[in-house]
Amino acid sequence: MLKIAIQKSGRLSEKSLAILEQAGIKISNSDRKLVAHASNFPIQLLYLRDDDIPQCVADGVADIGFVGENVLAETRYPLEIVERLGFGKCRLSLAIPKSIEYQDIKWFNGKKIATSFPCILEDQLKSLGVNADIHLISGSVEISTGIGLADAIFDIVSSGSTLISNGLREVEVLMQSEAVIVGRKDISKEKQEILDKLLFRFRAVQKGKGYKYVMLNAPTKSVKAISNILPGVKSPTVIPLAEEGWCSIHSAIPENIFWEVIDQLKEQGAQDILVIPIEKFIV
Ligand code: PRT
Ligand code: ZN
Repeated sequence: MLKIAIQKSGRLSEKSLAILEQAGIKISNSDRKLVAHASNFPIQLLYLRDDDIPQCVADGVADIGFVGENVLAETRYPLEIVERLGFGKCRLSLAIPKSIEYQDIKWFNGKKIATSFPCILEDQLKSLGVNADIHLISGSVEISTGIGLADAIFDIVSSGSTLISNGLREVEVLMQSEAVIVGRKDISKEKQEILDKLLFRFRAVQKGKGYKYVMLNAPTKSVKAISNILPGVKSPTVIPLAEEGWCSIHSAIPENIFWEVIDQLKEQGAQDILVIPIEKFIV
């Protein structure tokens, strides 16, 4: 049995449960009591506050945890990042009142900075050679400068609209973060085998998200040119159509170059292009 700690309720909860579901895992009690089991996979879920997840994994209460990289860095537990999950992306930035003129990081020397992430800020300022006064505040960091509590703030930024609506300007990004799976080095062979199976499924789901399945019709004379354009996995599938001189071509296209490839395919005479999402991609 592999014990997995996930956030009980917050920004990472739904997506953490969603990747388990996409990996075919059925959680028997989804009303989020403290503990839940999967009916078809040897895992147990522990629903916790995100701040408690690194410690639970470090202490062995859970074997792995799904948590923001920022929370891992802040709690300073010596855990390993087992997998990056690609959601919960954000940055941790220094921001100052927008009316203040700013040249560079030296501005922060001797200034008071409010934050809920004092350890990350301390480490970052140290490596930048800045000596500032760090003021720990547990919530609503963005109002600190407005009420005279601090000269600047260090906080999570996603769209940046919270900063703007509080009259602040993001001047330095000190860390990038996303949700990750954290674990210990010393888990048993039996648990490692379950974890490997789980990661195999997650990776198939993640890889599928990065591709689109494409089916198109093209003149037989264009098959070679089109096959050269389609990155495919090995090579595209080519099936003759009932109509003489035409073929159907099937392939998987990486999402990041999708539209460029489609433009090139059209130039080579591709028609009736169908695009289908890929649920899982196992190579
Ligand atoms: O209750 P619990 O302790 O479990 O949760 P929490 O309230 O501490 O954390 P939660 O659920 O808010 O966030 C969980 C994790 O999501 C964080 O640790 C980050 O890793 C990640 N994440 C991603 C974010 C954001 N994006 C985010 N935008 N966490 C917080 N924010 C907040 C930020 O604090 C600020 O107030 O959103 C505001 C900024 O957003 P923008 O879009 O206006 O810039
Ligand atoms: Zn928290």
